[in-house]
Amino acid sequence: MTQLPGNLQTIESHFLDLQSLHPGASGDFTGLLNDITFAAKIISREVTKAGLVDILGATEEENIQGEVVQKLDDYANRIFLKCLGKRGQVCIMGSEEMADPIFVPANQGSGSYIVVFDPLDGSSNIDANVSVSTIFGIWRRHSRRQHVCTEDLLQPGSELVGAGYIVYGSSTMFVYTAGHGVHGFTLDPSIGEFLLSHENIATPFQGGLYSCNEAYEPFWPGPVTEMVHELKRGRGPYRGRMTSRYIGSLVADFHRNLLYGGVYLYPPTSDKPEGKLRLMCEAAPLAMVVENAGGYASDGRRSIMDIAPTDLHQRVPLYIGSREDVLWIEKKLSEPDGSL
Ligand code: P6P
Repeated sequence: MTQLPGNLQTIESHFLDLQSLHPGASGDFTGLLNDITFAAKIISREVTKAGLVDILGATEEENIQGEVVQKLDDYANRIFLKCLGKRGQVCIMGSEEMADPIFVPANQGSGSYIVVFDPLDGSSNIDANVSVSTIFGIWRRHSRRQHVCTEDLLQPGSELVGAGYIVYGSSTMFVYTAGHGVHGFTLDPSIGEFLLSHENIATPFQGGLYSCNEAYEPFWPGPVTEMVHELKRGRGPYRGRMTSRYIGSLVADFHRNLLYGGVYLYPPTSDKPEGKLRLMCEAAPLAMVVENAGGYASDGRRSIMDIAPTDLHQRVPLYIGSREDVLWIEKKLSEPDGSL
């Protein structure tokens, strides 16, 4: 007798359950989440077979960040643009790979949603088969002006209505929140479905893992160096022995710490005083996820969710993960001699 699988809930079914919590919903948000899911399946297929076809390596172009665009980066970006723009739910798309956002003309749909995404984060690791990921954040349009503009786009994380990521690792996982818990789905490639595998993810309030690139220590502000030294000596909230884990792929590090407990740190440095990570397409969406799982995200002084962006590609320092650990970091960096 063939064993019935434990859980049979697909991600599409979960989206419909979510929609049922909002009587009178138009179905546009559900449709948008399904479009993101479809794009994720296509990207997963290409990432999984990247070693088998000539899609590895870099293109000749550079992106807005001045980074050489990996072929898969470019491919993932084009897939997202193609999948998200086709049914009129979206009025603005912003991508880490594109200098300017795409404003969907009013005659192509009166979309209510704004989607900002990093189509393939961690792509410098692609050729070494290290996990890479897609990160997305969804905001609602507030203005009713005929044509959308930058003012509609630049909203803080506190205004997010949905956020999540797809991590293309040993398996492909889709993790998202829409304010009703954080839920993880694992792709079964044999049936092409994301199945519910991690319902109501709750991150430990403190953890023994810390993730940062310690090669930059000579370039950190003094208070950051002192805080990391205290963390390593076990003087943070976690009472056990700390362990360093750093993959160099944001979501791979974030996802592990979300499940096991711990913090990811990307402090400012003398050459990157605003840090490296982008507020709208990386920090804010992950901040919504971690807060809905009981964690916290800070720029060292305040919640990431409270930062009002002034530019689509604005960078921020990022301390994210277990709530007590990140609050302790924020307190250490905000002490009088903690001026950065
Ligand atoms: P560094 C990848 O380029 C990325 O944006 C994140 O995925 C990752 O956590 C970070 O940068 C790694 O940066 O400076 O340690 O190589």
